[in-house]
Amino acid sequence: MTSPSPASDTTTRTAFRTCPLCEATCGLELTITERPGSVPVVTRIRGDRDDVFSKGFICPKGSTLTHFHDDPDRLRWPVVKRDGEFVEVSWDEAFATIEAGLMPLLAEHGRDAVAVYLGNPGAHSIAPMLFNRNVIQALGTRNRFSASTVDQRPKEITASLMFGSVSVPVPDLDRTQYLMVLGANPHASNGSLCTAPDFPGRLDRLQARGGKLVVVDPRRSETAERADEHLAIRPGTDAHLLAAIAHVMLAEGLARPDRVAPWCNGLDDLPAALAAYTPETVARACGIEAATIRRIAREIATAPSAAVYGRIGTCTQEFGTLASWLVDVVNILSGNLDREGGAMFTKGAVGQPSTKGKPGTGRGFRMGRAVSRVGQRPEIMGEFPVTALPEEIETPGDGQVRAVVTIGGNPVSSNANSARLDAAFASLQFMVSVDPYINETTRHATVILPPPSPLQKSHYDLALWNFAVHNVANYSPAVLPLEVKPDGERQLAEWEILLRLAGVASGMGAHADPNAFVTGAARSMLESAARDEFGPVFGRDVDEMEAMLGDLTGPERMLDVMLRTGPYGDAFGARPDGLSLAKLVENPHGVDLGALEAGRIPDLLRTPSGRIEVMPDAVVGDLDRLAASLERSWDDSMVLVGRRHVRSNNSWMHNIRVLTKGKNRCTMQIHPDDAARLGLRDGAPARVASRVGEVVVTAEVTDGIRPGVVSIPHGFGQDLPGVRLRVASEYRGVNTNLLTDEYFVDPLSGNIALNGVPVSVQPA
Ligand SMILES: Nc1nc2c(c(=O)[nH]1)N[C@H]1C(S)=C(S)[C@@H](COP(=O)(O)OP(=O)(O)OC[C@H]3O[C@@H](n4cnc5c(=O)[nH]c(N)nc54)[C@H](O)[C@@H]3O)O[C@H]1N2
Ligand SMILES: Nc1nc2c(c(=O)[nH]1)N[C@H]1C(S)=C(S)[C@@H](COP(=O)(O)OP(=O)(O)OC[C@H]3O[C@@H](n4cnc5c(=O)[nH]c(N)nc54)[C@H](O)[C@@H]3O)O[C@H]1N2
Ligand code: SF4
Ligand SMILES: [Mo]
Repeated sequence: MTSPSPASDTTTRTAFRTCPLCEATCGLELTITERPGSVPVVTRIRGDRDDVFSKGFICPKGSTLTHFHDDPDRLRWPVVKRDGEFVEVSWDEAFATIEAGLMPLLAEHGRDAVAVYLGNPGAHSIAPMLFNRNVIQALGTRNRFSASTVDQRPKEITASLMFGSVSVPVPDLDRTQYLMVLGANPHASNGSLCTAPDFPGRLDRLQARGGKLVVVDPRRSETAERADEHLAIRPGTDAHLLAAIAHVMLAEGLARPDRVAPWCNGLDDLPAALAAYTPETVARACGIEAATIRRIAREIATAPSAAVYGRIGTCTQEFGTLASWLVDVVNILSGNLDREGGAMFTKGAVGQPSTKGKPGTGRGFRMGRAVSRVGQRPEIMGEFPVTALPEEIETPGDGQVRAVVTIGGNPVSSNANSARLDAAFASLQFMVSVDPYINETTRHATVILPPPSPLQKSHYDLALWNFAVHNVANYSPAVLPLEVKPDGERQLAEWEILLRLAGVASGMGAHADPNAFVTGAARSMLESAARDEFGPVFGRDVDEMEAMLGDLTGPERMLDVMLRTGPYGDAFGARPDGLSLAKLVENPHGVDLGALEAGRIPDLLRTPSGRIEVMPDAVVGDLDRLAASLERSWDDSMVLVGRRHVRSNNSWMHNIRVLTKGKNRCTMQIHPDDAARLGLRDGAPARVASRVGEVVVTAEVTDGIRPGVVSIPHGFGQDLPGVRLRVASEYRGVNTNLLTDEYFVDPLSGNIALNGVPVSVQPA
């Protein structure tokens, strides 16, 4: 829509776009002002009241996309490091530099000499979701890493083992009458592995309809503050607590897996496996009274509907895989898996593995098909844990990592033992980063290839709408055009950057045509869809379908195929009312595909047995470690946990002054009893030390944290030499990952335990 505005030749128009910053996927309404001869500017961002999912909700970050867009520190053009300084170059020169620097290195030392690290924003952006794999394949390295092993890998593993594909059940927030949240603070994070715009409002409505909210967190977080009950658990003991809850349900005859029972393997073995975990046995470890645990178990089992939901605090800890598994064990036992108001499965429009191939069976999930060179760490989902990255760079020998490609990641900030990783990156011979900023990590790069800002990108949440509490689809075209320099050089779209990088890495050279990749990839997707005898386009003529894609290029071409062959798709004309890209373009506020459906089991399962594997061998094998931990002293010696704030986003939004202004948010929270014992005052500096390092941070004395626990948020500490983040570098923050320990992990998943890290604290 375009309308003339009072100022003579200025026009304004409105555009709609999904916010790409966190997992909540809020709809934004953007006002764009245009004047002939000038670049259009976004003059206002507010919540899109007509968005089918977010209905107008946004958080303080959503309206700052213009600040990010206008940030003078944000790179628009590629830079190459010469004599220690970054200089702006043309795209051709940037890719030629990569070709000249990286390819000889790989020719001499083999493909494993380059490692690739994929970061979090890739999960929020269509081009990396689709084309990171081209870069990885072209590099041909087995040294693949991502932020997943400082995040959700345990949950991905348990979902894959139990259900056969990464089908993570999400709490049916809008209908449940009882919600137990462990290790998540949606009031700050707006939710994760549970896409729910206005998660806080949904919790309010749960309480308003008479439902109960229980929060399990060592801190009285903003979410815990508003809960009906808060259990201030000792960090790292969620598996103990959940095992005891399951135990009570089994021992007291409250378990009623009901409808899904016929589709479960191993249910009968659960009572014996969990026999040791009585509430009385785990109470000391968890720091929660046995009677409370017993009561909660009964409440969950007898509530009209109930869902247990665990997130970062249950994954990034010592028993992450067990805790992630037990969340779903409890959901099964309470009869709430795959049931309205319980823990349900999203049906994404782009065709998840659980909606492809023969319903109710599949090849299942394998891990450990390879091990890393130095630490012998098993591959999982095609990656090694980030724990293995520093040692692979440092350790000489055949297969040593000498070059790194990062795509939308800041591992030097986000991964454990940052100092070691920082030194490892500094020692690299070559490094490429696809990233808009010169930060802790990318300052080590040889070449930085900046993607355009979110306002210049089209968007579809390929990942997050597979974990949403409501089935939706929404496509947003780019709001602003790519910039063009006076000499005619144009910014590259992120997909063009990734595919040209893939072109270089595959030996096709710096000038390979990105579109050739896209056409080939879309065609092979059509071919496999036509081969799926259970899919909507089985046996169809691939040429005919390809012709229907017209001249779509880039991510749009791929997205159209995915939508049209997906569970709601138009099947290339066979279901005329179905989804296609064109249909989403006609619906800028999104398409509502309905509430989550109950009864997806057994069709959704992709296990070889066609059943839910309730007792996956690998996970059950880890129970010995849990049992052994019961013998620990579990005293109140200090451990470190993290936290998030709504005005911050991992490591990369601290350069936006409107978000960072105000009081210091990078403080160490500590209980008054601990503070008194240690001689710490509120606002005074504290020295925190762990096995790997130490930091000095401002103490915040608060009874909102459990004694024996301190909390420092991650993503701060941008004041390193060479970083070009002028606002962030001045912030009074420290990097908490100078304390977290790369060898303190959940061994089964390789996921780093960022929470529950032993530390000592004293006045500085
Ligand atoms: N504003 C904002 N939003 C974000 C992000 C951000 O940085 N800022 N990051 C995004 C990302 S990448 C993710 S993965 C999500 C994460 O989203 P959430 O999982 O909601 O993460 P947090 O808000 O950090 O809340 C985790 C809580 O776990 C608690 N905790 C720590 N250790 C334990 C433990 O051992 N057991 C239990 N039960 N609790 C524990 C912490 O005190 C904290 O309150 O948020 C996303 N959204
Ligand atoms: N102690 C502690 N550490 C943690 C956590 C914790 O709770 N506690 N949480 C962990 C979690 S859950 C996560 S997900 C990780 C995140 O770990 P990472 O993904 O490694 O780090 P981010 O801070 O998200 O940095 C994202 C990078 O992407 C760049 N970027 C931003 N937008 C784009 C884009 O559109 N395209 C491209 N190509 N690049 C872009 C940014 O400039 C930045 O360099 O951190 C983890 N680290
Ligand atoms: S909660 Fe905030 S950051 Fe997350 S999607 Fe919504 S507006 Fe964006
Ligand atoms: Mo994350």
